[in-house]
Amino acid sequence: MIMIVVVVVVVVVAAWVKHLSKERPTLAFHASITNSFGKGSLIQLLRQFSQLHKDRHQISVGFIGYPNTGKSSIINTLRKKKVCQVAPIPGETKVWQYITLMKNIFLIDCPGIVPPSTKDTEQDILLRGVVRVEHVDHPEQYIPAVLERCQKKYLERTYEISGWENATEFIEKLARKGGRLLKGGEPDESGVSKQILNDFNRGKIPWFVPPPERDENEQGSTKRESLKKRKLNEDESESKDIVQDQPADEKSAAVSVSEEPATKQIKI
Ligand SMILES: Nc1nc2c(ncn2[C@@H]2O[C@H](COP(=O)(O)OP(=O)(O)OP(=O)(O)O)[C@@H](O)[C@H]2O)c(=O)[nH]1
Ligand SMILES: [Mg+2]
Repeated sequence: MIMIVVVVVVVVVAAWVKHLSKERPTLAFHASITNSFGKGSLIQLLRQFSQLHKDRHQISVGFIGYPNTGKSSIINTLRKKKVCQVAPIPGETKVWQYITLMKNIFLIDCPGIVPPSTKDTEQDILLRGVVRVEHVDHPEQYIPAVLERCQKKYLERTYEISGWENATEFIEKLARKGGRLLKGGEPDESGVSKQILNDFNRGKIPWFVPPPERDENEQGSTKRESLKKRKLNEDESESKDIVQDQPADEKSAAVSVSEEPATKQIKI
């Protein structure tokens, strides 16, 4: 069973890397001080970049991305120790911090940014984990979207409940199971919904988003792609413990390599 889980994670991650590589150089990375993935490739890339710019005194690498997407965690992984504060809460990093990786490479831990977008709805932003759930009004309005994204069997396994027909029943069953009732025995819909949203954003409920299908003008897309997609779905339905790791969803942290020397340095 563990093999199937690993295969599904690898297939989905590989598909995302392929998709994103069309626009930008992309690496898969798992942040962890003791059990990382992709660290060697990223360090090699940074070394190559600094070799290319030998004339420069130093290079500074900025980490740009939505809040809560693992920017600070990448730096801790590269440094193999906790040099930046991390938390499953958006907005943990509040000021720029310069960290020495090697004598001529500096890393800049930056606060997250939410770029203005006319397309993104409040729901899109919330389900990317980039806003604090406690600040959300009527959190129960977003639970139908969570139920759409997650397979029922994973919800049943995570919460040990079953038999709901809609979001309201789901919230109510969860409230009764956990004894989260208001005066008069009414379920605490708001409190339970906030818990579900936090669980969703922190990877407690397994789910993932596959990359968009290939562009139509690319060759050989139709048959091979639909076979691959079907395989993904089959693997997914067979898997019992899929994606305990943070899902590959729409949110992303990018590494931006700047040639400008850093003006301020905090050596750790
Ligand atoms: N499973 C998993 N969790 C990760 C990974 N990278 C980061 N996290 C978790 O994601 C959460 C946010 O990580 P941070 O490094 O604080 O994210 P950030 O982008 O610096 O967040 P802000 O400072 O708020 O902008 C933490 O709970 C991390 O443990 C990863 O590769 N895998
Ligand atoms: Mg941070």
